[in-house]
This record gives sequence, structure tokens and C-alpha cells, in this order.
Amino acid sequence: MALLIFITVVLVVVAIAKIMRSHELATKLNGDQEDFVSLSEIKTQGFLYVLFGVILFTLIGVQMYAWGKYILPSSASVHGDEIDNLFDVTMNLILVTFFITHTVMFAFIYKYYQKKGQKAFWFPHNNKLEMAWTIIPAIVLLSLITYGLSTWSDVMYQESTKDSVKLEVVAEQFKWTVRYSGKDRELGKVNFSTITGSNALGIMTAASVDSSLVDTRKQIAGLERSVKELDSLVEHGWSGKEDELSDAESKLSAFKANERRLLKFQKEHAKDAAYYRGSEDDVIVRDTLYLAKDRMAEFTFRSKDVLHSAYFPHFRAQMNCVPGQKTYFTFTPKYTSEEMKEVAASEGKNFVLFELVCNKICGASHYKMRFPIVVLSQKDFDARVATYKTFGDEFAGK
Ligand SMILES: [Cu+2]
Repeated sequence: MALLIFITVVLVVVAIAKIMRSHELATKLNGDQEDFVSLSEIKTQGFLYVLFGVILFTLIGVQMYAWGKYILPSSASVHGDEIDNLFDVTMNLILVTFFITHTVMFAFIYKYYQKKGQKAFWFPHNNKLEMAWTIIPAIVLLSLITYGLSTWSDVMYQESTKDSVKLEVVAEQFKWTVRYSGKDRELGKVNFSTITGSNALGIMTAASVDSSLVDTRKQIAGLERSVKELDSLVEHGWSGKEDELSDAESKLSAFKANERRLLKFQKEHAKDAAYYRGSEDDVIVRDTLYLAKDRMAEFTFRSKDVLHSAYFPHFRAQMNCVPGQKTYFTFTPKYTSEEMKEVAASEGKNFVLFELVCNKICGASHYKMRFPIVVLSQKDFDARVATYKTFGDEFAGK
């Protein structure tokens, strides 16, 4: 099939080339000038330009009208209104400029197409015009940039409030996990060396450090056995085992470094309950991100592997999740999920669910990184989070 299409395309191209060539030859035989364009042809071109302009504007208008409903509904966060205003101002400026300049362009092409007895006007330079089209765009752009920067600082630097929700969003290939600070309103310490099967976020408590040490030592014992066996195979001339051996050796040294780290935590903080305070009552939620209406959400973001980006389209917020460092963002939801349905419906837009999506192509299953967000009233929010076990209880298997 593909070959057939290919042959057809080639034949069509050859046919067009042949037709053009025969047209050329015929023109030559008739003694006509090859590059002569008649006045009536120029008139047709001028008319076609205007027609093109009208079709272009009509299509733009139709698209804006027909697809407007797919644009996000009004912002669901307090700061989002500022972002929307910035967007609207910029977009309106661009649209007005576009329609004016393009209308003038199409109109002038038509007005000044070549006519009999009409001479072109020689107009090489005008200082005033040069100044005008340099200074006006410069002022407009500077104003837009200043407006954008002030919006940015308003959005990014917000004072923490007394009743804010402190939470952490952890990204990894290919899922999100949420951790709330619990009753003490403090997110407990985390460290990668305490990550195990039962502590995927690496939260540090006295118990999780102990358990990670047990785990690490098991790994070390296993690796030491492998290294010994591989070593003796290599020594006896078993070819092809060298890579496996060096692999096992580097893993072993990594686990030993982890053991040292964990021993240091044990030694320094064994009797220091304050060090781990904040972790025990943290609450991990794996299926939904709950937020409270009118209560500021103070996010910390982490990534366990590659760059991800936490994008909250309805709240006009996005922040990169960077392996090896924490990033922060703050916003205050202003509608519950139920209220948002009414807001969207009143604007003729479709709304099912708030969602958090990954906005960095982070691997083969990137598309799976969608996470539902439910905004509840403050009372319902507190009640919902209270139904989850604290990390301390969860880890102890209670
Ligand atoms: Cu991702």
C-alpha cells in the first residue's frame, strides 16, 4: 500500500513537471515573453489577496467562537485572577495589533495593485516613521514586562498564614504521592538513605532509621556473598564475569556508605526526640490531593528520579519537581470542587475534576501522571485527612 502511494506521488510530480515544461515550450513557440504578467492577472491577484484575508479572519473568528469552550474555566485560585488578567491584557493587545496590521496589509495590496497609467511612489526613508515604530512597540513591551514581573512577584512571594495547609508533593516515574504535615503543621525530615519498600518517601523517624539500617545490612550481606563468588570465578579464569563483579563491588560500596549515614543518624539523634518530631504525625495520601477552600496550601515539591513538573491548570500554578532539591509554591483555592462545577457551567464550559498533571516529558509512561484534586470545605477537609493513618502508625503496622 505504502509503495503504491509512493509511486502515485512520484507519477503526479513527474506529470506536473511535464505539463509545465510543455507550457514553457508552447509559450516559446508562440513567441510570447515568458515572464510577462498581464494587468488583468495582477488585478486577479489583488482580488485573491483580499479574498484570502477575508477567509483567514473568518476562520479565526469561527475557531475562537467554536473552540472557546475548551479553554479553561475561570481560575479556581486567588492569585489565578492576576495571571488571567495578565494573559487577557497580552492576548487582547496581540489580537488588536494583528487585526489592524493585517487589515491594512490586505487593503493596501488591493488598493495599490498595478493599474494603467499609475506610477509607484518613491518613498525611501522617513525619520519620524522610524521613530514611531521603534518607540511605540518598545513602550508597549516594557509596560508588559513590568506588569508581568509585578504579577510574578505578587504570586511567588506570599506570606504564610496561620491556618495554611502544609503539604509535600513527591513525584516519581510515574506517580504522585502527597504528604500532609499532620497536627503539628510541620513536615517531618526526609532523607534518601531511609527509603525502603515500606517508606517510599524516605521519612525519618527513629523507627524508620533503624529499619532502614536492618535493610541495608541485609543488602550488604547479600552483596558481599556475590562479590566473593564472582571474585573466585574471575580468579579461576572464568571469562565475562569481570563486569558483573565490578557492578556488585560498586553497589556494595554504595550500601556501605548508606550504612555509615544511618549509623551517624542513630548516634547523633538517638536520644534527641526533637530531631524526629514532625515526622510521626505526617499523613501520606496516595490516591487524591485534598485541599481546603480559602485555606492557603503551602506546597513543597520533590522528585525521586528525573525532572517532573507539577502543573495545576485550574489553579494557574506550575512548579518543577527537581531531583536532589526542594521547590516551593503557594496558592489558595477559592472554590470547592462542587462549586467549581457551577462556575464552569455558568461560563458554558465543561468541568469534571480538578487535576494535577506532570508537565515534563519524564519517560515512557509520563501520560499516566494524572492525579485527582478534590477541594473541600475546611471542615470536610480536616475530617477527610483525619481518616488516614499517621506515618508513625502506618510504619509500625498499626
Ligand atoms: Cu513526570
